[in-house]
Amino acid sequence: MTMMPNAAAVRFHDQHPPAASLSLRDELLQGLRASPKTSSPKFFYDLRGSELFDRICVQPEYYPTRTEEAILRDAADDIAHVVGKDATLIELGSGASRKVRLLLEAVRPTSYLGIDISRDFLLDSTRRLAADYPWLDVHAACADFSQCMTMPAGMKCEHPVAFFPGSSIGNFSPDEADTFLRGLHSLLPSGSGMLIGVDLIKDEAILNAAYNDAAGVTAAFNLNLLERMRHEFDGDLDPATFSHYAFYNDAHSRIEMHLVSDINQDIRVAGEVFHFEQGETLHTENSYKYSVEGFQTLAAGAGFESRALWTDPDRLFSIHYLQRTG
Ligand code: AVJ
Repeated sequence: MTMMPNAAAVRFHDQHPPAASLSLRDELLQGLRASPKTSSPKFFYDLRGSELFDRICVQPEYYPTRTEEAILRDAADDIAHVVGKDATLIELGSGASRKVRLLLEAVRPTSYLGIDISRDFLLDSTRRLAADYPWLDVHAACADFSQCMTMPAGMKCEHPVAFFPGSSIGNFSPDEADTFLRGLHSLLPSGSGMLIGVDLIKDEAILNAAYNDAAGVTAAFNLNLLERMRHEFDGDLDPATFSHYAFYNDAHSRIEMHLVSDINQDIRVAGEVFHFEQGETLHTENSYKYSVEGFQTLAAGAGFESRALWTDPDRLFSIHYLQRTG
């Protein structure tokens, strides 16, 4: 894989790491020191983690990606109609920039900004997008959008439309999602749009299967965090002494992912020792699920009014078009 950005095709804005926030290392250590131990899901997304996530998306049990893509495909013309002309699509956590392709021909935005924390993955994806859509002005910003959201300098943006697919909002708790949406509200001009994918509450068996695929890709994705600790954060630990654990927590309407220590042990990360009892977990992810009404209420509280809604026939997944009010 080539890592060199093609400066002619993609304008790259490196906003990483944001100066005001904790460094990634400090944030990781802070979570390991906490009780219970936690780690932000953003740590999954090194190059290998982003690749594994892409493979999760095509597992038969993982319904969100294919369901959302089917909705986008079916609703592309309707979406184009509510979004309107001359949009700048701003994708938060753009990953492979695959879903936006389903909209580009119908919506015909003037520009696209992909924001992602995984730098090489971002550059590679946006380069391919720019090559495939020569009429589109493509920008890439390497940033942690959960910490820092500023428009890159010199990018003109008449009708901003945030594109936040994949139910990534589910990684925030409802309180954090409210704070995040309020942050976007203050950043975006009145009338701006937001096209957001939100995974819906459903039969627990479907949810549990989606995060415990038979091929073990989600397990590998979760366990890759330990590899990343070893390689990037000077970790001394044996990933084989941990297991993947994911389940639906009904009381909180969320999938929880954990790494369970199979043994009593001390691990070392960035020079610091952390003790795990046998069975103790590192809580690596929450993935909140919403009802349509529950999400609309949350968005309205943060100043985003519902303008349109699309779901699949089985009501597994929802896509909302919201407009910034006030
Ligand atoms: C990218 C946060 C939407 O919660 O389903 C997939 C991440 N984790 N399998 C999700 C994920 C395990 C995904 N999001």
